[in-house]
Amino acid sequence: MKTVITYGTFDILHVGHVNLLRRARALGDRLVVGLSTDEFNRGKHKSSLLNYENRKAVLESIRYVDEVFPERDWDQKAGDIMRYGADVFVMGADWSGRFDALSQYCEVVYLPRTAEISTTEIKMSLDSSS
Ligand code: C2G
Repeated sequence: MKTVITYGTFDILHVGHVNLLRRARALGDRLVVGLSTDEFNRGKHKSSLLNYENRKAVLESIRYVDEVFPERDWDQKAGDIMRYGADVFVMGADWSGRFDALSQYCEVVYLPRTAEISTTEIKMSLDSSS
């Protein structure tokens, strides 16, 4: 059983997130996702429109996702990797290099981002149309 692990806010789920999740899942037999809590988002200076429970329910409905757990701080990844026995850690390329230290625990893979879409852009177009 090859386990893949990734993290994110996944607010207002869109094709960029789905492309990441699909490619991450394809690297193993199961995908577990650390979902940023609302509190952790505040620490990331990101406010999500949808709260944790809402984002979690949406993420759990995605066929590529096997389990969702809370991401509460920057330092929990090594413990999560060991707890889940993760073989591969995946993030979008906007994080390239930032998590290389995790290569002592598992393979670290950065995947190209999906161009032309982001939750920020969606929020901005919502604001401008209101
Ligand atoms: N993503 C992507 N293409 C996009 C938008 C997002 O590939 N157009 C990827 C990001 O690179 C990330 C994942 O989708 O790997 C989730 O993106 P966010 O919800 O924005 O997560 P982020 O704020 O980057 O949080 O500890 C790590 C952080 O929790 C990551």
